[in-house]
Amino acid sequence: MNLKQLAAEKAVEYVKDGMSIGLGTGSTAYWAIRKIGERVREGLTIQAVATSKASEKLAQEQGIPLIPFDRLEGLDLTIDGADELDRELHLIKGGGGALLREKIVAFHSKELIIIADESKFVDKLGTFPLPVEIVPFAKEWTMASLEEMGARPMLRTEDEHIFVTDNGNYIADCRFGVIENPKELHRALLALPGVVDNGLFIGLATRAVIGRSDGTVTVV
Ligand code: ABF
Repeated sequence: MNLKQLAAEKAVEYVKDGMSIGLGTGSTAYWAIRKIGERVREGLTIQAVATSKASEKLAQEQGIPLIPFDRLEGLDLTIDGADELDRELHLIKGGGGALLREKIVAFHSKELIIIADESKFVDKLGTFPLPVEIVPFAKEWTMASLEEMGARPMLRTEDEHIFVTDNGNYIADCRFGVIENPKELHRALLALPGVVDNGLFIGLATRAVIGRSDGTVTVV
């Protein structure tokens, strides 16, 4: 079993009958969705929403009951990956391009469990370029504003085309370097017209399950 699968399957132990669950996105969340699907087939009764079209498709393939947002006021638990996490459970997310839906779902969840292999744990955020979701309109001006903030932004591409998120927006991968004050940077980015949201998740994660290379799992 790989470290991502180890962490993911440990986190799924927190899923109980009758819960409403947020399904994350990425290669670690993949294992959580697989495990939840296995438990649903064994009789677990839950309802779920997905944080990306990719996770929605995987959930459908796994037989996990997905329900529309107008049938729920919020979620009991979301299980999702991250690109970086620090000791205070501040996160960088969005490497998979799903940060906006992930943040909306995380915000409306009573508990957000982050699952990761130990390589994601950092002292300070920022080695991983911070994904920032921007609208296509006047993207050059938004990119220039990010440049002025010291972001050294790169517009994300995929197969030589501009990457488009599930929401029809673009991602600017921003290389701020070590982020000394994630809360402040998060606020400054949100104030920039043209920026939809960014991959800094501050005060949203309630727990992290980390797969260690010695085969153990740490819950923080
Ligand atoms: C997702 O998990 C994204 O926010 C993040 O980029 C990704 C982490 O990737 P992986 O689990 O594939 O390492 O939630």
